Amino acid sequence: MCGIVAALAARNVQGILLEGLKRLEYRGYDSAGMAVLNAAGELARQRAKGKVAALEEKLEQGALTGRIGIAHTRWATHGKPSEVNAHPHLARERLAIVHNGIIENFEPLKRELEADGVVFESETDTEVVAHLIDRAFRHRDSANQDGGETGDLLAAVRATLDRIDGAYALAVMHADAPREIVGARKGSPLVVGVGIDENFLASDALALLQVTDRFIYLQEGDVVRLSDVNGIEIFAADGQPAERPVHTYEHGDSAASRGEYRHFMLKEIHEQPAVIAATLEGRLSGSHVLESSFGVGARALFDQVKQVHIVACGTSYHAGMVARYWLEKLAGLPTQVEVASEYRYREVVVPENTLFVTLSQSGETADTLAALRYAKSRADSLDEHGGQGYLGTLAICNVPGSSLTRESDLALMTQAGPEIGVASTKAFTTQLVALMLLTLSLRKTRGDERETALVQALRGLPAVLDSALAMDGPIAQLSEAFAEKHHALFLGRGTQFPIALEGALKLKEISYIHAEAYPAGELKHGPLALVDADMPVVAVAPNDELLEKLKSNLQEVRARGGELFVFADEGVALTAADNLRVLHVPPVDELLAPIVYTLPLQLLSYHVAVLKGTDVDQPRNLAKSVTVE
Ligand code: HGA
Repeated sequence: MCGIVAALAARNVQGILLEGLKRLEYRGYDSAGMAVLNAAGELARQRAKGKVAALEEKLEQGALTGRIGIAHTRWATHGKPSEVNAHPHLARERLAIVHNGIIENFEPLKRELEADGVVFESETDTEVVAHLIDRAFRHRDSANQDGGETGDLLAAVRATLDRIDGAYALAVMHADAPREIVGARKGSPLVVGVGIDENFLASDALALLQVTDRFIYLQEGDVVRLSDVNGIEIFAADGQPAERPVHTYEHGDSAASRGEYRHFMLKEIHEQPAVIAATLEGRLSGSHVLESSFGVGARALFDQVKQVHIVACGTSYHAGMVARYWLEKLAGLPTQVEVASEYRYREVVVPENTLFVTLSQSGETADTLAALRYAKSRADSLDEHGGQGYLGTLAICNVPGSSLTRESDLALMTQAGPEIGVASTKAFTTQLVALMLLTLSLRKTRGDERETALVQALRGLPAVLDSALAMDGPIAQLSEAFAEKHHALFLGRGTQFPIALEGALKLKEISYIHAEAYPAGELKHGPLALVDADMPVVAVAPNDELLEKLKSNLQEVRARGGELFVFADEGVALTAADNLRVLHVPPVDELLAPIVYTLPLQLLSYHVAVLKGTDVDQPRNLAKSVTVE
């Protein structure tokens, strides 16, 4: 995903910018670039397709020297990955801009600028913003000539922001405003790094930890000016000066460090509120999902979708199973979910207007990738059963630029950040959030009360997850009941059945306890025979429409002497008893409950594994990104 670094200092900034770009590499990108204002008052730029190392090589040939500069890693949305489309983009060689996000109305603005004589170098939406700001800067400049005032970059940026729709974080510098950088954010993150006699901007604090540990997290609609004269000035969306707190970064200087946590898995479980907020960032506008989140052409494609096929492996497959309930209930779309290793060897019949969706943390999962290629090949083979081939393909993935995203028509990136623990945690819950965004975007009725309520609930989700994490202590105690056991059973109904499956998978993966999950209604069709005092039974029981039925299933377990552990909404009337322990999970919109209920089950597996002394982060026989079949 795109990354921004900008620096205004009293020393040469090339090294700071380059190191910042390297620190953003984990997010994935396809090209990189940098521009600085040199001592002659000219903008000098280097860009390269591919890795930051390729840019570094160019900088070795032709160093950029200056005390003010901006840099970028690009993950293309508008225009192919290429040097000419890489940021920074320039206007008249006087203004330079880096931008994360999508300008939704760039086409009419581009036509307007072309009519005005502007010749565009790149295919990007970003270049439009460069020329708009430059034009506003010059007009202001000439209007003020008599008053002797020079161009006002801040005012020019503000005037331009009023004209653009979409999501952005940007940093701009102008050769005629030589000691200023202006930044702005709406829908994409931007932080100010506070230094000593030098200040910075970045899309992620991690990019600046080598120069500062003090950050201002800009708020939605904020515009910031860094300058020698006034330091850091922030203006809120209404244009008024705003005070924003300075935070000290407490987690140490490494994305790949466990920080205060004993294991990466625990750290990643605790990161979920933040990474879910990041996954929502830039994708919600008011009370609806921004269609541009899925890339150019998504709306036209989504409007034709009549059914959905989801293909994935392991934990991602469970996310797909939850999405089936959502897509059927909210969007009325028949949905099939299948593990990739089965799908790829099946004679798949594809009904007309089917959207093919793949889910993978790494985007390199071999079976999922093969399934995507197979799905695409089916487009050419209209079979004797009337299969039509897929309408389009969408990848939901955590690594931009990965094979899955490159080979799909559309991609929606989760923002889980690097996931080091082999057992997936935050990648799963961010996939669920992405799938809810997809479900809302596929509904034929948009902007109704249900969408408004769900968007509201999504915005509140990070706070609910924070409360769910507060269950850590009681769950650690509960885990003692599992440590000596050899088997466990997980039960759920509806959207919680896949969560029961995921809970069982986590326990298997890291504690090596054999665990099975069943839809609770299936209990008496077989697995009830296994239930005795040695078989702990975990049930996920939010307060939804299937609750009464689940309660009856739980009675069936208790009647056979089984030991029950129930994760339930506070409103669920279940009283703890001898063989029944109840843990309350914070309430949330029932459709989002699967996301919230995942956290206590992750914590349960984690604590059981710690008690058993297994290798939590690298369980035996398992690997992170499964790139072999
Ligand atoms: N739309 C811009 C920036 C893309 C971006 O933010 N990707 O994560 C471009 O295509 O260059």
